[in-house]
Amino acid sequence: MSEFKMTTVEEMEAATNRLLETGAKVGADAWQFRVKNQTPHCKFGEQGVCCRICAMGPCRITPKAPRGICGCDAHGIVGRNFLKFTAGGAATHSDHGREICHTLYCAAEDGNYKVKDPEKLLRIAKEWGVETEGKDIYDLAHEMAEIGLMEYGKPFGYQRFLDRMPEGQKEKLIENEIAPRAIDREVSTSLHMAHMGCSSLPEALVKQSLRAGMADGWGGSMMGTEFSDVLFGTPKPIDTEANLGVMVAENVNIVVHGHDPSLSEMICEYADSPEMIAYAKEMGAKGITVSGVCCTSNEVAMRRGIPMAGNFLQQENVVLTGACEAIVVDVQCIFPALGPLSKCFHTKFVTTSPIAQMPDSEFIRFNAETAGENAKAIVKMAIENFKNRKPELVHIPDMKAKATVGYSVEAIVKTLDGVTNSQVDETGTTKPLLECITSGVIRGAVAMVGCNNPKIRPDYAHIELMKKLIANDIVVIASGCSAQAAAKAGLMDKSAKDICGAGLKRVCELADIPPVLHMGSCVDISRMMILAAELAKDSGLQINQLPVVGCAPEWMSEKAVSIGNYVVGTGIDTFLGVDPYVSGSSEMCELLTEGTRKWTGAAYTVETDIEKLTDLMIERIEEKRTALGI
Ligand code: CUV
Ligand code: SF4
Repeated sequence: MSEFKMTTVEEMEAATNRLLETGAKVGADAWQFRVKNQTPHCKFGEQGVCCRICAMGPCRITPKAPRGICGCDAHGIVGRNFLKFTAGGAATHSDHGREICHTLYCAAEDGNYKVKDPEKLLRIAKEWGVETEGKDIYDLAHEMAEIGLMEYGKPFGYQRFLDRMPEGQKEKLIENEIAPRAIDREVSTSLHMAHMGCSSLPEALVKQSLRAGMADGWGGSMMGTEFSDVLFGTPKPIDTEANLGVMVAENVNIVVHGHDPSLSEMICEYADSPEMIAYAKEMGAKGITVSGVCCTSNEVAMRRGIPMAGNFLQQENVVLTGACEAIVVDVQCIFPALGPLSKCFHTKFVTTSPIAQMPDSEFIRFNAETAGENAKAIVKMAIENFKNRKPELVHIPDMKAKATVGYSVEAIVKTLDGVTNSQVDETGTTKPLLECITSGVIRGAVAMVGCNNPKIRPDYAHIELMKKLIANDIVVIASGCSAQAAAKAGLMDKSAKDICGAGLKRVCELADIPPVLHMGSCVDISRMMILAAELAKDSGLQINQLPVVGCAPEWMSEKAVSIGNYVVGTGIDTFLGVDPYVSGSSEMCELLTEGTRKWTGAAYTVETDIEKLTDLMIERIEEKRTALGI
């Protein structure tokens, strides 16, 4: 009989409340209180009708003042804001990808960074038409890194990875001027278009938003993912655990937070070294536990099985345990609140990137060339901080769930190969998965992605949605903080098959997979795009014909909007649970929820009622099936 028991949101909230009690003892602030101070939010900002891109303003649109001083209307203002929001996200993801290219460029046989997956490097080199014959793998790595870096600024042509698209989609994007050129160019063009006195035509602004998003998803993010695999290994299924209970009271706890695996990989490496473990023991600890928050956590969980302490809105909780010796961050999604908060405890808040510098942190600049030394210094600092703990403040919630993670496209293809009765495909295609979908054993797939946002009860939307989807035989692929929500709840435990519909349950049993597959970090949403493209190619369909949709129910960052734009640009309908500040323009709403369809084959649905959002997704999947006659 079923032994499976989920961790509920109520239980997680109780754990958080207990931690906030610790916080109260030391006068700590927390997002729960700051939200109250910021509520209600500014209405103009919420609707996207505030413009401050020139110094004649700021202008805000009201029924009495329908135009800004320059004469721009609500549609133009909302459109420009949406484009700038997207450009911020595309720049951020892509710059992360660029860092990875630089790390690849520094890879050396005897260096800090090595090529862990040479086959993958060779595969991409062939794809890019780079000669590999007789070349030293590191020479090839450097050559590929350089070509990758050129993708950011090349004067002509489109992103190389667009050739991975099934026939039809790329052409459609080129025709509509949505196919991304150089990555930096798309970001710059976006800012140019959104400058005072440039575009105020919603169509043009939405098209450029899609193009900037595509430069992220099929450019910067995809290179980030692919070259991370080359450097650190392509993820394979691996067991791990999730939630704050992964921290160990007797150990030195180092928490990695941010996005770039170049840092977290190195920290894991050193924390695991006999020298450091011995040092920790000398300092009175039993050992060293590295755990993670946000996407860098996903990166090291997928490749090393490093446990996930939590997702975005749990980052303060990590410090509130009183048992965190160091929270080590690189870039993105890091609360500046960690500075003052860590001062209430013994925790060292270590920033490492010139991109993300914050008050009340210790800055240890992390470089590819000196990564080993930097990581060692950080691990040592954490160990030496163990003695400064205040025992009366230590409380780690006894709460964690088992999870199997590491489902790269390569791993999914391999794992599902044995599922159907058809012959095992030698070349490794998505055909077995397609067969499951065509036969209706699995009705479709939902890509669950994105953050937490206090506007939504944290993790509740992610978890409720996923529960309902898998009960309806819809397989879920997840990334980012959505994946961590699933893992904490137990939905990445293989025994979660017990709460699936009969079809999906059978597939989970046969393939020995959980019903929610962890595909990685946010840049790894590019993996989902590759999977969709492969499914389309192997089935001879267009991507937008597949019974597949994307969903970000609790998103918050600019990156998430960039992602939304490339998911829609790829031809996948995207469902949002939070409005992207566009409600102030009927034209923008129409374009995003319907108008983009004629350019890319897909559009957005925004629905803040989670119950309805789920039903809409299931409906859309069934519509796609009906249209295919399956
Ligand atoms: Ni990059 S972007 S909160 S960590 S998913 Fe998590 Fe994911 Fe959003 Fe940030
Ligand atoms: Fe106002 Fe126009 Fe300047 Fe925006 S660009 S602040 S709407 S005058």
